[in-house]
Amino acid sequence: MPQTVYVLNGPNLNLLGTREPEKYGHATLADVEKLVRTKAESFGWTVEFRQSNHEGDLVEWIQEAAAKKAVGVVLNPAGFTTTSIAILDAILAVKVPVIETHITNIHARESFRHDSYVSKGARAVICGFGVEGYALAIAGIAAIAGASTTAARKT
Ligand code: CA2
Repeated sequence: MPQTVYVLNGPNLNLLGTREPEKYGHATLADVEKLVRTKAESFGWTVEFRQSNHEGDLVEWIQEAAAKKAVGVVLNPAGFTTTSIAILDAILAVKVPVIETHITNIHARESFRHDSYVSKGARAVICGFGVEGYALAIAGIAAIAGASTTAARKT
């Protein structure tokens, strides 16, 4: 059975590539999905890729990832980053490694974006690499899991 990585996207990320390209770039969320599927496949993993504008969905999906024994969760909590104790509590309640991922460098932006509740429970944090950060997060989960790439397994 292939392992699964969950990639969870918070509010307004459905707009990616259609607004504010100077901040978030031109890639759409569908492009991000393709990017992470390609990266995950290199480790032999399948992907659950989701986006929601509702905090409770993200809480339930983190719980689901743990219940289904996912190899890891890539989470861009977007606007819930600095407000959601509920998402932090969900992360703290599970053993699955959660990699908090932001497209932009939140520390180089407005001060209200700096203090992440999610970071207090995340296994690691990636920000400022654009959408490539999602692929880096998948590679980070592979490093945590000790996975080798499909290519490496063939050699
Ligand atoms: O840099 C990131 O990935 C953020 O998580 C994006 C959030 C922002 O609140 C965080 O501080 C940093 C905003 C997501 C909204 O996404 C949009 C994408 C395109 C156009 C408009 C919004």
